[in-house]
Amino acid sequence: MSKSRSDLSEDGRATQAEQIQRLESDGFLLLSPFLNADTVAALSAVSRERLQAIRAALGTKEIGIGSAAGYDEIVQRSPGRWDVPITPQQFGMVDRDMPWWGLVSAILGENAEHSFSGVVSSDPGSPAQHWHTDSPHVAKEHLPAHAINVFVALHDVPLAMGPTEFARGSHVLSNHLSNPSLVLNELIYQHKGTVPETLVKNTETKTPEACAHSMVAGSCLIFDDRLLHRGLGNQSDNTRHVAYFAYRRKGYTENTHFESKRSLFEGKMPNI
Ligand SMILES: O=C(O)CCC(=O)C(=O)O
Repeated sequence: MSKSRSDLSEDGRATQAEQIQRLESDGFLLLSPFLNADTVAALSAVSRERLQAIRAALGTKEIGIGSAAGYDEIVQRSPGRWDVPITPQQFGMVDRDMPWWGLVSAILGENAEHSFSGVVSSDPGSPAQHWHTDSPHVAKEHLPAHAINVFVALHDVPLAMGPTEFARGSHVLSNHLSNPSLVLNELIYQHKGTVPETLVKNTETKTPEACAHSMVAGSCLIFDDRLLHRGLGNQSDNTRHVAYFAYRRKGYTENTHFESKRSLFEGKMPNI
């Protein structure tokens, strides 16, 4: 596919200041490729092993869509799209040593905290998600990001395999505190009526452009938590695996991401 403005760093031209500027204006940044093959292989091996063990433990137990209907160990984010939390320790890494830490800490502060990490795997044939944001704005005025996500492609992800799609610049438009026509629960929980047009309804502002990029293994998508995004459908014959690492500004404690109140293991800690 053709290159877009967000691919600026591919040839190493972008400085950190330019990357931050891009994140502030577009809400996302594609760094491609970013992780070396050994690191990708290590993240991929842990992700696949953990997913397999947790899916086996889930078996035929009932599970709905969304974190409140899931388990501590697995959430079905949308039909056939599985989120399995994995800590940096379980991944075998120190996240402050990861190559994105400089950028993340420049935005969120040196005392930024790891909030979540894991793998999101979409089964062949799984549909596109509804557009959503990952957390709400915290003030009426537009503040710097309070949380940043890093998605890592664990293998090549062509468009047919359903990479993440973003509405460029929508983090500036998704503020339910300054725009009373926005319904918070319809932004942060997937709702079929929420589309990029929703954010600019009855205004003169242009609809934010939908952007999806194929990714090579080891590419990282870094984005503001308030950006409207969705995982696209997987039309391929293989499962799509993307590892994620999420960070928050110190003191930001809101959590709409993992709301489950039950474990697959009911207090018995499995050896996985
Ligand atoms: O699977 C993806 O690409 C995105 C997943 C996502 O945004 C979510 O489940 O909240």
